[in-house]
Amino acid sequence: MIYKGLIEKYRKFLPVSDSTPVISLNEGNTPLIKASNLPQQIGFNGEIYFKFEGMNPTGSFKDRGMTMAVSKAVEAESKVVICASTGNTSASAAAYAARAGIKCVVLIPEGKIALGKLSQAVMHKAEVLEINGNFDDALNFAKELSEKYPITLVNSVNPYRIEGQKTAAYEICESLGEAPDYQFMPVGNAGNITAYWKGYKDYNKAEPSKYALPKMMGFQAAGSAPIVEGHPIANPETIATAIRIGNPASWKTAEGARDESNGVIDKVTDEEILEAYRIVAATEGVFCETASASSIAGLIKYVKQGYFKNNKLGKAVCILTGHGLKDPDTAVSNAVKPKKVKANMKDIIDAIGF
Ligand code: AN7
Repeated sequence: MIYKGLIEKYRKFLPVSDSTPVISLNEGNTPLIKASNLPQQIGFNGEIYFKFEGMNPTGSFKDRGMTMAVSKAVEAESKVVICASTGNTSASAAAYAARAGIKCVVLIPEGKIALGKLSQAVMHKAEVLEINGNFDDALNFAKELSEKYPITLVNSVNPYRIEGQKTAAYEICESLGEAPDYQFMPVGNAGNITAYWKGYKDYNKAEPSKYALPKMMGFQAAGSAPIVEGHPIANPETIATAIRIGNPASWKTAEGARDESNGVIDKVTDEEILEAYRIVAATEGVFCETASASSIAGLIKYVKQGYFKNNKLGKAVCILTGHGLKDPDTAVSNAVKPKKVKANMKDIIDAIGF
């Protein structure tokens, strides 16, 4: 059967009917890539897999939620969608709204958006408003606007977003033929950890003998770690701008996922994030964005801490939520610069080091 996106594939698990107009870019069905070098390199004697969500149509996992949220908005005859965003949500909302032929308004924190994400929002003709505040401020405005005007909010407080995003857990279960033992993932506004946990619980409920429940291991950036610190962060900071969020909307459900699964929500420093970001690109050929690398940084941290001495080794899935090409500036400024070489064979050979 030709793949037509996650709504068609998982229709029976989703709140859609035959009359729901399906707005899709064939999102989902992303690769689950087994790590070949990383386990040995970091001293993890189990199996590591990457769920490469950067392979979605707009380059991030947000497309899973957006196909649902925009389809349901169109079903409800909404003509405008709005979101606050650290970048990826706006890129995705803009693309799906363009496809649906409806208007999209995005509120983004000024100067803190990776250029690739901004380029997507403007190319898809969203109304982009840069506000001189952070993501949390922007989300408050977007919520208020959606309450006062006929505008549909498509942030992850929209329950259809969570429904769409939970399908990534289904795909992991199907690819492995079982649930993983651990899922490592970034946590920002905390919608995605909420969604994955829901997805794993769905499959566990349907076939408990086949699909166990993984431990949910969520990681915030150290400068933006409200759930870890136990209070909102007024001025969140991190190089991983996608998760520069101080007051997550899905805080409680993220804690629920952590506690029900016997998992953790912890933090990783920007240095740990950058290190993981470089390692996975250099040793596995997988280029993810910095926020995504916090999943791998978390795994490395837990290996170093000796967590797996007391917990069984097994299958660990790291969710790589967005593509590295979203933010080439961060890549180029954190990697070795290209050598400048004169255009003659001798200099080129010398530079290669033959
Ligand atoms: C690459 O785009 O919040 O914990 O406004 O872009 O579900 O918020 C993005 C979040 C992880 C965190 N990785 O997911 C937005 C936005 C990437 C992201 C997250 C985001 P949540």
